[in-house]
Amino acid sequence: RSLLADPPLRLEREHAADRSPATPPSALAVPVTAAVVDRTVFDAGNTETLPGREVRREADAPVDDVAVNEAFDGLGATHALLLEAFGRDSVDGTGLPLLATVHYGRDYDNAFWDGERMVFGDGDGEVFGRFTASLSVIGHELAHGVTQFTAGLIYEGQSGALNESFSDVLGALVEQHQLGQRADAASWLIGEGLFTDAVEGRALRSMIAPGTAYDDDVLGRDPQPADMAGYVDTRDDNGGVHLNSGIPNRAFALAATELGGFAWERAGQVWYDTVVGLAAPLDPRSTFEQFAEATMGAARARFGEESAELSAIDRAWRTVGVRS
Ligand code: ASN
Ligand code: ZN
Repeated sequence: RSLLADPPLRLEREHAADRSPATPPSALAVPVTAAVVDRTVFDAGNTETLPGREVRREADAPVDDVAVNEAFDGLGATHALLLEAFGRDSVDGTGLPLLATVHYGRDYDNAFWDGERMVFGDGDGEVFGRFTASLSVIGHELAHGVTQFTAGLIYEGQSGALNESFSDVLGALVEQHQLGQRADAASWLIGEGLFTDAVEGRALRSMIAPGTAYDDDVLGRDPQPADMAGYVDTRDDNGGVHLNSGIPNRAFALAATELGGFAWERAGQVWYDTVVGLAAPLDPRSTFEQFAEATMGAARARFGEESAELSAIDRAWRTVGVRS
């Protein structure tokens, strides 16, 4: 699949509007359909059977289950970011219905994208509460779908850490977009509100200061590195994908806060363009260095050679030791 065959919806709309009514229909005339969100939430009933029982469809009013409503609203907020900030119609770019399953497993301490849907555990109640409580986590899981349909970054080593990092980027952006929050006012935390009060910690990860999200007797200290000097060589976790993602996460947060304004408009747009391959296809096995190069190519294409965006992004990659 060609990445360039996946243009932002905004462009399709402009083309459609530009076309005079006299223009005869052709193979190039893309039918413009209204981008409407289509969400369905299922309940796994504390089993590991997917998808579970359908409990809320798009037209339904809120139900008497906070996890269901949070998942539903989080799908909506993620859809809104993709459409309003990037002109993307859902996860696949062509209106894919969004599916989520809540109450997965028993005391299940995670959330994941299974290739077709988002799945949320309730947490064990001791360290973690329910995983739908964090909008950045919902955005994170759906972003795995976006990556799957676009760059297809291989979930291992550096490309895996980039896959993880892009999910954190979109997760943070969904939250900031929902709150109408500017980059310099954002927490840059992923998974705020997931820990119980028993845990000494703010969130799962900090994008602006990786390694500082928690420091707890049971969990230990947040192990994320903040730069290449701390790069973790391990075979666990697909080569430390949830650890080394701290490095590109910080590069993004540094660039976004230096640029100011709404993060999705400048740094976020560049990262999005990079992953969807707008200017040039991204290698699914990209290293950090290759990805950094690609973000600079995307910044150049969108904002220009002399742009503040290009220089902020270059500086950020240097600060984290990816470029020298
Ligand atoms: N929550 C984790 C993630 O989305 C689950 C996993 O895939 N390891 O990265
Ligand atoms: Zn992830």
